[in-house]
Amino acid sequence: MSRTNRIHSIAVIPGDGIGKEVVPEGLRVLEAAAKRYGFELKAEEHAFASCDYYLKHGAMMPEDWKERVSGRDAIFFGAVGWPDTVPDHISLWGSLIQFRREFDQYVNLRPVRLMPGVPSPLAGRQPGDIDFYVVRENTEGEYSSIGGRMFPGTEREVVIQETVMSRVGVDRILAYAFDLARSRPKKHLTSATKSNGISITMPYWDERVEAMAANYPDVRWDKYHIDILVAHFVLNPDRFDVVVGSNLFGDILSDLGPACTGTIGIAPSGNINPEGRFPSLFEPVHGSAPDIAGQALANPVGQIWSAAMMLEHLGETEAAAGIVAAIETVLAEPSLRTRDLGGRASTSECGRAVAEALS
Ligand code: GGG
Repeated sequence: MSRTNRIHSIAVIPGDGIGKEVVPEGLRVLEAAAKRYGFELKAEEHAFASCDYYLKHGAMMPEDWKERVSGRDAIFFGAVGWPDTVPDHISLWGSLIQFRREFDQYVNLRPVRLMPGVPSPLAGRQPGDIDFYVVRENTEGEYSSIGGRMFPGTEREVVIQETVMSRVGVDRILAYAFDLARSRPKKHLTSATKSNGISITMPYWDERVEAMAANYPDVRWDKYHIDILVAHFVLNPDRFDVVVGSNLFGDILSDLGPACTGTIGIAPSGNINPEGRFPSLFEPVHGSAPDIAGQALANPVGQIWSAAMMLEHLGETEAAAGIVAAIETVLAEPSLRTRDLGGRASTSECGRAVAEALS
Protein backbone atom coordinates (compact mmCIF):
# COMPACT_ATOMS: atom_id res chain seq x y z
CA MET A 1 0.00 0.00 0.00
CA SER A 2 1.24 3.48 -0.73
CA ARG A 3 -0.57 5.31 2.08
CA THR A 4 2.43 7.47 2.92
CA ASN A 5 3.69 8.49 -0.51
CA ARG A 6 0.16 9.00 -1.83
CA ILE A 7 0.86 7.37 -5.17
CA HIS A 8 -1.87 4.81 -5.75
CA SER A 9 -1.54 2.22 -8.43
CA ILE A 10 -4.79 0.60 -9.52
CA ALA A 11 -5.81 -2.08 -12.00
CA VAL A 12 -8.88 -0.98 -13.95
CA ILE A 13 -11.20 -3.68 -15.34
CA PRO A 14 -14.33 -2.35 -17.07
CA GLY A 15 -15.65 -5.86 -17.89
CA ASP A 16 -18.93 -6.11 -19.79
CA GLY A 17 -22.03 -4.12 -20.74
CA ILE A 18 -22.55 -0.93 -18.76
CA GLY A 19 -19.27 -1.60 -16.94
CA LYS A 20 -17.60 -0.11 -20.03
CA GLU A 21 -19.74 3.04 -19.68
CA VAL A 22 -19.60 3.64 -15.94
CA VAL A 23 -15.91 2.86 -15.33
CA PRO A 24 -14.75 5.88 -17.43
CA GLU A 25 -16.99 8.09 -15.28
CA GLY A 26 -15.46 6.63 -12.13
CA LEU A 27 -11.99 7.37 -13.53
CA ARG A 28 -13.02 10.90 -14.48
CA VAL A 29 -14.04 11.56 -10.87
CA LEU A 30 -10.92 9.85 -9.50
CA GLU A 31 -8.75 12.13 -11.67
CA ALA A 32 -10.64 15.20 -10.44
CA ALA A 33 -10.17 13.98 -6.85
CA ALA A 34 -6.44 13.42 -7.40
CA LYS A 35 -6.05 16.99 -8.66
CA ARG A 36 -8.14 18.49 -5.87
CA TYR A 37 -6.68 16.47 -2.96
CA GLY A 38 -3.10 16.16 -4.17
CA PHE A 39 -2.50 12.44 -4.63
CA GLU A 40 -1.31 10.61 -7.71
CA LEU A 41 -3.20 7.82 -9.41
CA LYS A 42 -1.52 5.31 -11.70
CA ALA A 43 -4.25 3.43 -13.52
CA GLU A 44 -3.59 0.46 -15.82
CA GLU A 45 -6.58 -0.82 -17.78
CA HIS A 46 -7.16 -4.50 -18.60
CA ALA A 47 -9.53 -5.97 -21.18
CA PHE A 48 -9.74 -9.38 -19.49
CA ALA A 49 -12.49 -10.50 -17.10
CA SER A 50 -14.98 -9.82 -19.87
CA CYS A 51 -17.07 -11.95 -22.21
CA ASP A 52 -15.35 -10.32 -25.23
CA TYR A 53 -12.06 -11.66 -23.88
CA TYR A 54 -13.64 -15.09 -23.40
CA LEU A 55 -14.83 -15.20 -27.01
CA LYS A 56 -11.30 -14.47 -28.26
CA HIS A 57 -9.32 -16.60 -25.80
CA GLY A 58 -11.68 -19.31 -24.53
CA ALA A 59 -11.20 -18.17 -20.92
CA MET A 60 -12.32 -15.11 -18.96
CA MET A 61 -8.79 -14.27 -17.84
CA PRO A 62 -5.21 -15.03 -18.91
CA GLU A 63 -3.32 -17.66 -16.91
CA ASP A 64 -1.06 -15.01 -15.40
CA TRP A 65 -3.90 -12.70 -14.31
CA LYS A 66 -2.76 -12.76 -10.70
CA GLU A 67 0.74 -11.56 -11.55
CA ARG A 68 -0.74 -8.82 -13.71
CA VAL A 69 -2.73 -7.27 -10.88
CA SER A 70 -1.22 -8.47 -7.61
CA GLY A 71 1.28 -5.60 -7.33
CA ARG A 72 -1.51 -3.03 -7.45
CA ASP A 73 -2.93 -1.23 -4.45
CA ALA A 74 -6.53 -1.94 -5.53
CA ILE A 75 -8.70 -3.13 -8.40
CA PHE A 76 -11.41 -0.91 -9.86
CA PHE A 77 -13.97 -3.18 -11.47
CA GLY A 78 -17.07 -2.48 -13.58
CA ALA A 79 -19.44 -5.38 -14.20
CA VAL A 80 -19.33 -8.86 -15.65
CA GLY A 81 -21.78 -10.87 -17.72
CA TRP A 82 -23.11 -11.03 -21.26
CA PRO A 83 -25.44 -14.04 -21.22
CA ASP A 84 -26.16 -13.92 -24.98
CA THR A 85 -22.63 -15.15 -25.60
CA VAL A 86 -21.32 -16.69 -22.35
CA PRO A 87 -23.45 -18.35 -19.65
CA ASP A 88 -23.51 -16.21 -16.49
CA HIS A 89 -22.04 -18.88 -14.22
CA ILE A 90 -19.03 -19.21 -16.53
CA SER A 91 -18.37 -15.47 -16.73
CA LEU A 92 -18.85 -14.91 -12.98
CA TRP A 93 -16.81 -17.92 -11.81
CA GLY A 94 -14.12 -17.16 -14.39
CA SER A 95 -13.59 -13.60 -13.16
CA LEU A 96 -15.09 -11.93 -10.07
CA ILE A 97 -15.21 -15.08 -7.98
CA GLN A 98 -11.57 -15.80 -8.84
CA PHE A 99 -10.60 -12.37 -7.51
CA ARG A 100 -12.66 -12.79 -4.34
CA ARG A 101 -11.24 -16.22 -3.56
CA GLU A 102 -7.65 -15.98 -4.75
CA PHE A 103 -7.16 -12.57 -3.11
CA ASP A 104 -9.06 -13.66 0.00
CA GLN A 105 -11.47 -10.74 -0.26
CA TYR A 106 -13.68 -12.29 2.37
CA VAL A 107 -15.62 -9.13 3.20
CA ASN A 108 -18.13 -7.75 0.74
CA LEU A 109 -19.06 -4.38 2.24
CA ARG A 110 -22.16 -2.77 0.78
CA PRO A 111 -23.47 0.53 2.17
CA VAL A 112 -27.19 1.31 1.87
CA ARG A 113 -28.05 4.99 2.29
CA LEU A 114 -30.96 7.21 1.31
CA MET A 115 -29.24 10.20 -0.30
CA PRO A 116 -30.54 13.78 0.10
CA GLY A 117 -32.92 14.70 -2.69
CA VAL A 118 -33.43 11.15 -3.93
CA PRO A 119 -37.07 10.19 -3.66
CA SER A 120 -37.44 6.99 -1.64
CA PRO A 121 -39.97 4.51 -3.01
CA LEU A 122 -40.94 3.97 0.65
CA ALA A 123 -43.42 6.50 1.98
CA GLY A 124 -42.24 9.18 4.39
CA ARG A 125 -38.55 8.25 4.54
CA GLN A 126 -36.02 11.11 4.79
CA PRO A 127 -32.23 11.01 4.29
CA GLY A 128 -30.72 9.76 7.53
CA ASP A 129 -33.62 7.36 8.12
CA ILE A 130 -32.02 4.66 5.96
CA ASP A 131 -28.29 4.33 6.58
CA PHE A 132 -26.86 0.88 7.13
CA TYR A 133 -24.29 -1.62 5.86
CA VAL A 134 -24.75 -5.08 4.48
CA VAL A 135 -21.70 -7.21 5.30
CA ARG A 136 -21.68 -10.22 3.01
CA GLU A 137 -19.47 -13.27 3.47
CA ASN A 138 -17.59 -13.43 0.18
CA THR A 139 -15.50 -16.58 -0.19
CA GLU A 140 -17.60 -19.61 0.80
CA GLY A 141 -21.20 -20.40 1.87
CA GLU A 142 -23.67 -21.15 -0.89
CA TYR A 143 -21.13 -20.06 -3.56
CA SER A 144 -19.26 -23.34 -3.48
CA SER A 145 -17.89 -25.35 -6.34
CA ILE A 146 -18.49 -28.62 -4.51
CA GLY A 147 -21.13 -30.79 -6.08
CA GLY A 148 -21.93 -32.44 -9.35
CA ARG A 149 -24.39 -33.90 -11.78
CA MET A 150 -25.12 -37.62 -11.99
CA PHE A 151 -26.78 -39.32 -14.95
CA PRO A 152 -26.89 -36.06 -16.94
CA GLY A 153 -29.64 -35.79 -19.52
CA THR A 154 -31.49 -38.88 -18.29
CA GLU A 155 -34.61 -39.32 -16.18
CA ARG A 156 -32.35 -40.31 -13.30
CA GLU A 157 -30.57 -36.94 -13.38
CA VAL A 158 -29.43 -35.77 -9.91
CA VAL A 159 -27.77 -32.42 -9.20
CA ILE A 160 -26.06 -31.57 -5.91
CA GLN A 161 -24.26 -28.42 -4.72
CA GLU A 162 -22.92 -28.19 -1.18
CA THR A 163 -22.90 -25.14 1.10
CA VAL A 164 -19.57 -24.64 2.83
CA MET A 165 -19.23 -22.95 6.22
CA SER A 166 -15.83 -23.10 7.86
CA ARG A 167 -15.24 -21.91 11.41
CA VAL A 168 -12.49 -19.57 10.22
CA GLY A 169 -14.66 -18.28 7.38
CA VAL A 170 -17.74 -17.63 9.52
CA ASP A 171 -15.88 -16.19 12.50
CA ARG A 172 -13.84 -13.72 10.48
CA ILE A 173 -16.85 -12.20 8.72
CA LEU A 174 -18.76 -12.01 12.00
CA ALA A 175 -15.80 -10.33 13.74
CA TYR A 176 -15.61 -7.77 10.91
CA ALA A 177 -19.34 -7.07 11.17
CA PHE A 178 -19.33 -6.79 14.98
CA ASP A 179 -16.29 -4.46 14.81
CA LEU A 180 -18.11 -2.31 12.27
CA ALA A 181 -21.26 -2.22 14.45
CA ARG A 182 -19.14 -1.27 17.46
CA SER A 183 -17.69 1.69 15.53
CA ARG A 184 -21.14 3.13 14.73
CA PRO A 185 -23.40 5.23 16.96
CA LYS A 186 -26.30 2.74 17.02
CA LYS A 187 -24.01 -0.25 17.78
CA HIS A 188 -26.54 -2.70 16.44
CA LEU A 189 -26.07 -5.87 14.40
CA THR A 190 -28.64 -8.02 12.63
CA SER A 191 -27.81 -11.53 11.46
CA ALA A 192 -29.58 -13.09 8.46
CA THR A 193 -30.38 -16.74 8.99
CA LYS A 194 -32.71 -19.53 7.91
CA SER A 195 -31.97 -22.03 10.63
CA ASN A 196 -35.54 -23.31 10.79
CA GLY A 197 -35.34 -24.74 7.27
CA ILE A 198 -31.64 -25.16 6.52
CA SER A 199 -30.92 -27.43 9.40
CA ILE A 200 -27.14 -27.92 9.44
CA THR A 201 -25.24 -24.90 8.14
CA MET A 202 -27.59 -22.17 9.37
CA PRO A 203 -27.83 -23.38 12.99
CA TYR A 204 -24.02 -23.42 12.86
CA TRP A 205 -24.03 -19.81 11.63
CA ASP A 206 -26.41 -18.85 14.51
CA GLU A 207 -24.18 -20.66 17.01
CA ARG A 208 -21.11 -18.72 15.86
CA VAL A 209 -23.04 -15.41 15.97
CA GLU A 210 -23.98 -16.10 19.58
CA ALA A 211 -20.39 -17.03 20.46
CA MET A 212 -19.00 -13.93 18.71
CA ALA A 213 -21.57 -11.65 20.38
CA ALA A 214 -20.12 -12.59 23.76
CA ASN A 215 -16.98 -10.65 22.78
CA TYR A 216 -19.03 -7.54 22.04
CA PRO A 217 -21.19 -6.82 25.11
CA ASP A 218 -21.59 -3.21 23.93
CA VAL A 219 -23.23 -4.27 20.62
CA ARG A 220 -26.97 -5.08 20.64
CA TRP A 221 -27.81 -7.82 18.19
CA ASP A 222 -30.73 -9.76 16.79
CA LYS A 223 -31.37 -12.32 14.08
CA TYR A 224 -34.13 -12.84 11.54
CA HIS A 225 -34.95 -15.59 9.12
CA ILE A 226 -34.23 -14.32 5.64
CA ASP A 227 -37.87 -14.41 4.53
CA ILE A 228 -39.09 -11.99 7.21
CA LEU A 229 -35.86 -10.00 7.04
CA VAL A 230 -36.52 -9.04 3.41
CA ALA A 231 -40.02 -7.92 4.47
CA HIS A 232 -38.48 -5.72 7.19
CA PHE A 233 -36.06 -4.24 4.64
CA VAL A 234 -39.07 -2.95 2.73
CA LEU A 235 -41.32 -2.07 5.69
CA ASN A 236 -38.82 -0.91 8.35
CA PRO A 237 -35.41 -0.20 6.75
CA ASP A 238 -34.76 2.46 9.39
CA ARG A 239 -34.23 -0.18 12.07
CA PHE A 240 -30.99 -1.55 10.58
CA ASP A 241 -27.39 -0.57 11.27
CA VAL A 242 -25.11 -3.47 10.28
CA VAL A 243 -26.63 -6.54 8.66
CA VAL A 244 -24.41 -9.61 8.27
CA GLY A 245 -25.26 -12.53 6.02
CA SER A 246 -23.87 -15.52 4.18
CA ASN A 247 -22.69 -15.18 0.58
CA LEU A 248 -26.14 -15.72 -0.97
CA PHE A 249 -28.22 -13.93 1.65
CA GLY A 250 -25.82 -10.98 1.65
CA ASP A 251 -26.03 -10.76 -2.15
CA ILE A 252 -29.82 -10.66 -2.12
CA LEU A 253 -30.03 -8.17 0.75
CA SER A 254 -27.54 -5.83 -0.86
CA ASP A 255 -29.65 -5.53 -4.04
CA LEU A 256 -32.89 -5.09 -2.10
CA GLY A 257 -31.47 -2.48 0.31
CA PRO A 258 -30.46 0.02 -2.40
CA ALA A 259 -33.72 -0.59 -4.28
CA CYS A 260 -35.46 0.72 -1.11
CA THR A 261 -33.36 3.89 -1.38
CA GLY A 262 -34.46 4.68 -4.94
CA THR A 263 -32.25 2.63 -7.26
CA ILE A 264 -29.64 -0.10 -7.28
CA GLY A 265 -27.76 2.13 -9.76
CA ILE A 266 -26.15 4.15 -6.97
CA ALA A 267 -25.05 1.25 -4.78
CA PRO A 268 -21.28 0.72 -4.27
CA SER A 269 -19.32 -2.17 -2.86
CA GLY A 270 -15.89 -3.20 -1.68
CA ASN A 271 -14.57 -6.76 -1.89
CA ILE A 272 -12.05 -6.39 0.88
CA ASN A 273 -9.06 -8.31 2.16
CA PRO A 274 -8.91 -6.50 5.51
CA GLU A 275 -5.39 -7.67 6.32
CA GLY A 276 -4.05 -5.97 3.16
CA ARG A 277 -2.14 -9.07 2.02
CA PHE A 278 -3.87 -8.84 -1.35
CA PRO A 279 -5.44 -6.03 -3.35
CA SER A 280 -9.11 -5.33 -2.60
CA LEU A 281 -11.61 -4.87 -5.42
CA PHE A 282 -14.21 -2.11 -5.69
CA GLU A 283 -17.25 -2.40 -7.96
CA PRO A 284 -20.84 -1.23 -8.12
CA VAL A 285 -23.43 -3.68 -6.79
CA HIS A 286 -25.24 -3.72 -10.14
CA GLY A 287 -24.27 -6.02 -12.96
CA SER A 288 -23.65 -5.45 -16.67
CA ALA A 289 -27.33 -4.66 -17.46
CA PRO A 290 -27.44 -5.87 -21.10
CA ASP A 291 -30.94 -4.38 -21.46
CA ILE A 292 -29.65 -0.80 -21.24
CA ALA A 293 -26.01 -1.24 -22.31
CA GLY A 294 -24.69 1.04 -25.06
CA GLN A 295 -27.48 3.59 -24.71
CA ALA A 296 -25.86 6.06 -22.26
CA LEU A 297 -28.66 5.32 -19.78
CA ALA A 298 -26.60 3.73 -17.00
CA ASN A 299 -26.31 5.49 -13.67
CA PRO A 300 -22.58 6.01 -12.98
CA VAL A 301 -23.06 6.82 -9.28
CA GLY A 302 -22.59 3.22 -8.03
CA GLN A 303 -19.21 3.14 -9.80
CA ILE A 304 -18.25 6.62 -8.58
CA TRP A 305 -19.23 5.81 -5.00
CA SER A 306 -17.17 2.61 -5.30
CA ALA A 307 -14.24 4.88 -6.25
CA ALA A 308 -14.83 6.76 -2.99
CA MET A 309 -14.78 3.47 -1.05
CA MET A 310 -11.52 2.56 -2.80
CA LEU A 311 -9.92 5.88 -1.82
CA GLU A 312 -11.08 5.42 1.77
CA HIS A 313 -9.43 1.99 1.74
CA LEU A 314 -6.23 3.56 0.36
CA GLY A 315 -6.15 6.10 3.19
CA GLU A 316 -7.46 9.08 1.16
CA THR A 317 -10.30 9.74 3.59
CA GLU A 318 -10.73 13.42 2.75
CA ALA A 319 -11.00 12.72 -0.98
CA ALA A 320 -13.44 9.87 -0.30
CA ALA A 321 -15.69 12.17 1.75
CA GLY A 322 -15.37 14.82 -0.97
CA ILE A 323 -16.63 12.41 -3.63
CA VAL A 324 -19.60 11.35 -1.51
CA ALA A 325 -20.47 15.03 -0.92
CA ALA A 326 -20.20 15.70 -4.68
CA ILE A 327 -22.53 12.74 -5.36
CA GLU A 328 -25.03 14.20 -2.89
CA THR A 329 -24.87 17.61 -4.60
CA VAL A 330 -25.55 16.05 -8.00
CA LEU A 331 -28.31 13.69 -6.87
CA ALA A 332 -30.13 16.59 -5.20
CA GLU A 333 -30.52 18.23 -8.63
CA PRO A 334 -33.26 16.43 -10.63
CA SER A 335 -31.89 17.51 -14.05
CA LEU A 336 -28.55 15.81 -13.31
CA ARG A 337 -30.08 12.44 -12.45
CA THR A 338 -30.16 9.49 -14.82
CA ARG A 339 -33.35 7.82 -15.98
CA ASP A 340 -33.54 5.22 -13.19
CA LEU A 341 -34.03 8.18 -10.81
CA GLY A 342 -36.57 9.92 -13.02
CA GLY A 343 -34.02 12.26 -14.62
CA ARG A 344 -32.84 12.68 -18.22
CA ALA A 345 -29.07 13.02 -17.81
CA SER A 346 -26.87 10.63 -19.75
CA THR A 347 -24.22 8.51 -18.05
CA SER A 348 -21.46 10.96 -18.94
CA GLU A 349 -23.50 14.09 -18.10
CA CYS A 350 -24.07 12.71 -14.63
CA GLY A 351 -20.41 11.65 -14.22
CA ARG A 352 -19.14 15.02 -15.46
CA ALA A 353 -21.44 16.80 -13.01
CA VAL A 354 -19.96 14.83 -10.08
CA ALA A 355 -16.40 15.62 -11.26
CA GLU A 356 -17.31 19.32 -11.57
CA ALA A 357 -18.95 19.38 -8.14
CA LEU A 358 -15.68 18.07 -6.77
CA SER A 359 -13.30 20.52 -8.39
N1 GGG B 1 -20.51 -5.17 -10.58
C1 GGG B 1 -21.00 -6.37 -10.07
C2 GGG B 1 -21.28 -7.43 -11.09
O1 GGG B 1 -20.86 -7.41 -12.21
N2 GGG B 1 -22.01 -8.40 -10.62
C3 GGG B 1 -22.39 -9.51 -11.42
C4 GGG B 1 -23.00 -10.56 -10.58
O2 GGG B 1 -23.88 -11.26 -11.02
N3 GGG B 1 -22.55 -10.70 -9.36
C5 GGG B 1 -23.02 -11.68 -8.49
C6 GGG B 1 -22.27 -11.60 -7.21
O3 GGG B 1 -21.78 -10.55 -6.83
O4 GGG B 1 -22.16 -12.61 -6.54
